Amino acid sequence: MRITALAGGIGGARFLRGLKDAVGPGDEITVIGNTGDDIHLFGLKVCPDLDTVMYTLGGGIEEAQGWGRAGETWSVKEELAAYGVGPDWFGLGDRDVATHLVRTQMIGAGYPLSAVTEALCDRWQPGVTLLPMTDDRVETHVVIDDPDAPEGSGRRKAVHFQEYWVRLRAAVPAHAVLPVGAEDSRPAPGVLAAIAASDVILLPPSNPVVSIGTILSVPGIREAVEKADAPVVGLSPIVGGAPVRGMADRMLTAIGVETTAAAVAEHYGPGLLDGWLVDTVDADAVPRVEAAGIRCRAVPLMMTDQAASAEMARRALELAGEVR
Ligand code: GDP
Ligand code: FO1
Ligand code: CA
Repeated sequence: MRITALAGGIGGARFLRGLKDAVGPGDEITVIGNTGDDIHLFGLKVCPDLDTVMYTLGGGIEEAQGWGRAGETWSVKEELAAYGVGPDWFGLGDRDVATHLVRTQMIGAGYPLSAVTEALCDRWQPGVTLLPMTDDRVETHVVIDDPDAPEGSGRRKAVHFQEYWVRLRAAVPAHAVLPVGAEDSRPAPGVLAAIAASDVILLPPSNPVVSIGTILSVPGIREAVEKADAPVVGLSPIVGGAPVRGMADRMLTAIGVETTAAAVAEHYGPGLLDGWLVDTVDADAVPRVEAAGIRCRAVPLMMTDQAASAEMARRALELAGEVR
């Protein structure tokens, strides 16, 4: 079976680790990773979501935190602080920095991000084919009230997604989420072919706006998923009316979608989704999702450990079998 999944960082990576346990040795998993979170810092190209997937599946992740390297040290960060060179709100660990150095060097030598990602995965052996959504530069920006504007001016400004998420902790309202550069971007090599050749397409419980939404904003990807023969099944990142982790509610509000499992399914829509899994606490959402033309089941969706993630993946594949 050929499975293609669209994935952000932590939610996507933990689900994929379970998916690997749930499938057999003959099954192939292709992951299309979000690169809208990418940021250039200190001359380095950092790809948080690709790295989170690569480290998680390759056994190098800092498990409790969910991003960055296990056994990390912070000498580079301390030295930068001693120089007074920022930004100081985004922490690049010493081990992690090596990944960004290799990536940046290869990009400087002319390799596209997809080739660089393949080279990095030679080391990590994630057990999936990890493709960036695009080789082109796409950066998600978030529109907020300009804190430096005169009171009542209504002036707004766009900040990089990482500044909104990490520095501001999504504590100020977001008015819009913009995947800057997306409209001129093209799917990376292999992306459209993987979607077209899939037997099943999965949307893990990743952020529907800044992870899955950004991947779908690359021209051609949404269309390819919609017209693929394979059933498309998603898992809700919203449980009991709130994100399980992170501030996805802020992003949903910015695009006018309520923070419920049913509303996220309706947002993706029956044109994209054939099946949707909600958590058992959201069982009352099932009729509403089905009324929207999407087959829906309520199953446990908390990735408390790898066995729980694997069971979620089995349920997703089961639902894909039903809607095929
Ligand atoms: P990020 O890029 O690191 O933010 O990760 P993703 O976009 O892949 O996933 C983020 C989403 O994962 C958040 O909206 C969380 O609600 C969701 N998430 C995290 N852990 C769980 C879990 O155990 N169960 C479910 N259903 N969703 C989860
Ligand atoms: N998240 C933080 O909250 N603070 C950080 O300093 C931080 C650094 C960082 C470095 C590399 C990396 O791959 C990820 C990092 N993250 C950090 C996580 C990440 O930027 C965000 O959680 C996701 O992009 C949100 O989707
Ligand atoms: Ca992310």
